[in-house]
Amino acid sequence: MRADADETAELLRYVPESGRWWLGRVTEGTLANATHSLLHVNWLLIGEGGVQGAKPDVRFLRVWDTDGDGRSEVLYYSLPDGKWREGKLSAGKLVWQEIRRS
Ligand SMILES: [Ca+2]
Repeated sequence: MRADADETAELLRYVPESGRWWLGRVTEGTLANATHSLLHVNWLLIGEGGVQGAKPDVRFLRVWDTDGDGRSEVLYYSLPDGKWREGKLSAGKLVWQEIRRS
């Protein structure tokens, strides 16, 4: 997952029960006296209510860089209405818009 512009690794987590989206940023750290470095994940809440109020079926979610700018988008195919929606991170929140076919 690469939703932001900086270089830390990121994880995307969607919790169907709550409809919440979390973006995890991975940082490396060490504990005192530790021989191994540790990876720590900071989870940020980036969206609530699934996709525009609907709880998406996770089988129809994909993460993809659709516009080639090096930052990932979340794609969702909504079976009930046959529409694709794209979620893009903007100011720390996932913003959804319908993808129109030409
Ligand atoms: Ca992109």
